[in-house]
Amino acid sequence: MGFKLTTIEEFESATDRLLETGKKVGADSWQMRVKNQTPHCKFGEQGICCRICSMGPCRITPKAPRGICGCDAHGIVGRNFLRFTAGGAATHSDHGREICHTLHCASRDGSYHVKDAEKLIRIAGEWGVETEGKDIYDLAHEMSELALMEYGKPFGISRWLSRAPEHTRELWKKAEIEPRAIDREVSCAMHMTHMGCSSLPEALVRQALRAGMADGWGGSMCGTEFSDVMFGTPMPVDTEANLGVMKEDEVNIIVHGHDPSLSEMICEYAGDPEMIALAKSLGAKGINVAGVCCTSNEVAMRRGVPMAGNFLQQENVVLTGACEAIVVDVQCIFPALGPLSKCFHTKFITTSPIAQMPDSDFIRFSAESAAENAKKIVRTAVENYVNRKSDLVHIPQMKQKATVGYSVEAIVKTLDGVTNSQVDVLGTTKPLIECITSGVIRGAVAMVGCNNPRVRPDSAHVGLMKKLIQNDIILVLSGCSAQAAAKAGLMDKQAKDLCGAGLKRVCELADIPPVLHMGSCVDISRMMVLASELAKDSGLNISQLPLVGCAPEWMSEKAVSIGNYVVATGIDTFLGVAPQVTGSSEVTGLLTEGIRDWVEAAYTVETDIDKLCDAMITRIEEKRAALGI
Ligand code: BF8
Ligand code: SF4
Repeated sequence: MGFKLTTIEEFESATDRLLETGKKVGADSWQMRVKNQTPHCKFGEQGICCRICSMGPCRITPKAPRGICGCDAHGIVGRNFLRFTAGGAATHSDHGREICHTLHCASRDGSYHVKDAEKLIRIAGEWGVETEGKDIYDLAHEMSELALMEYGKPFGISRWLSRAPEHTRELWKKAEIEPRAIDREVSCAMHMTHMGCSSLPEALVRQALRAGMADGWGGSMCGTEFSDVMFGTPMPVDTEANLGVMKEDEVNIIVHGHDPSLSEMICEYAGDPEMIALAKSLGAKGINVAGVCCTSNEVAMRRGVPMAGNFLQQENVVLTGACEAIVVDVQCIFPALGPLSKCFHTKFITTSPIAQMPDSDFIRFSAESAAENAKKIVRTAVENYVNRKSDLVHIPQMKQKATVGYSVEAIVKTLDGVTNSQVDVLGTTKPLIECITSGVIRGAVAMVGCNNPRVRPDSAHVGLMKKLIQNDIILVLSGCSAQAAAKAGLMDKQAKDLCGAGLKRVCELADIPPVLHMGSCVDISRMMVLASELAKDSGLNISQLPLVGCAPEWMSEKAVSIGNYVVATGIDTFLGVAPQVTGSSEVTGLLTEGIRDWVEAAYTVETDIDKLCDAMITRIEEKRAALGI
């Protein structure tokens, strides 16, 4: 049978079938809740509702152009935007902090190990830490302490900034957006937005960029880099995606959330012979682990664990009736999973004090007692197999093959493979630059972010990707965008046939799919490193590269924090969902144009997806024209 993408219509009919089961058991769904919440509050949508003091809430209208304290729409919108960013920066960075803490727990005979010693030594070198003659675990502990200090150090700026090209660093310095201690930027954002502090849009937007920088060039980079040190730097690996990866005759454990400290341990113990024997004794053929959201990206990239789905598919996993446990840590977890799991036999297992929810079984997970906790979680899931109600089981037979695991290291290695060991380009991004300058590839799009019911789920991701690869534009992906691609089949190497002639040739030569999975949302820090390497290897500024960012279906605070650091790094960013800033022409003007004076890039917002695609292609071609290529 020939290769064929799975269509959005096919995704939807699978969902419809599952919603029928939901109806049978009296389950609620996001599709129903969206209807109840529509139309949305106009003040909230435009960002002109202020509730940061109890004289309010104040809402801006033509008749009431100022809040009680006298703040105008621009100040209110700017403060809301900064707080939104701070929420995202705190969230990603706290995830990074957990990883640093886990690294501190790593030991030769414990649950967590140093898998990529070379990478740890490389980072130590960047940070000026002596490595000669040091035991690798002593070095790991020393580095984890230094990394944890990045969150609260009293002086100086983020250590990671040294990875950026000099020109970019100069821009950051001049714009005063170099992040200091990570927590300080979040805290400063909260301070600035307290009643009676900043109401000047320029100051608020500047801090929004700085808080974003503390995420991408701070907390997220800690998360990515030290996860690689412990769990291995991703290299290309084959896996599968969509609900069809769940197995009717096995115990299905779904890991959902973000932190690989948990999901890695669940995978470990799901492969434990004792647990498998237990599963078999209860009539199951084995234990199947699959993922949802970014935790799925983490274990797919490093272990080839299949991806059950992305953000708006999380309820579907339970609706299959074949999910023994959905094990979550932090972020992007629907509280709806509590009541929904009660309609089935599914155990909804929360594990983090950061994300506690009603109707869940809380099994606290911590790095110090990881083995014991993980074993308990896996056992709970396995023992639940006998409670499955077979008449409710329906797993849509829908999945695609995907090759994932394109860390920067993996991309460089792949490029090395096609250059026939031409010494001067080995270990660099130069072969890719050559493809771009020669026009074989027109440029690159970094597509990231969520699903959002404001957009037909996955349709913008997949639609844009199809059109971009036809136009010889290569994609690097992360987060739920990457999962949309994998579900559709775009990460199958055979998807090269959907590309323009140039990109198709590159895919064949390098043996890659046309869309490259770079990981979870914290891994967008990888994209910042890649952009920096491309700039250094080409002698261009990042803003000159025919490279743009895109979040067509974004929804979270994290996504805004990401957008801010991507733009601040000099990469024009295209959004398919409007941020809640339209109530201020000044804030909107800064984000879509004004900040270009500081960082050589800005946002474009376009909710018509065809137009969004054209705008990206136009921008890429403009950048090429400016370079004379
Ligand atoms: O951090 S893409 S819905 S899962 S926020 Fe969440 Fe959005 Fe998915 Fe990962 Ni990112
Ligand atoms: Fe109203 Fe000003 Fe208080 Fe905001 S800070 S709620 S605008 S009085």
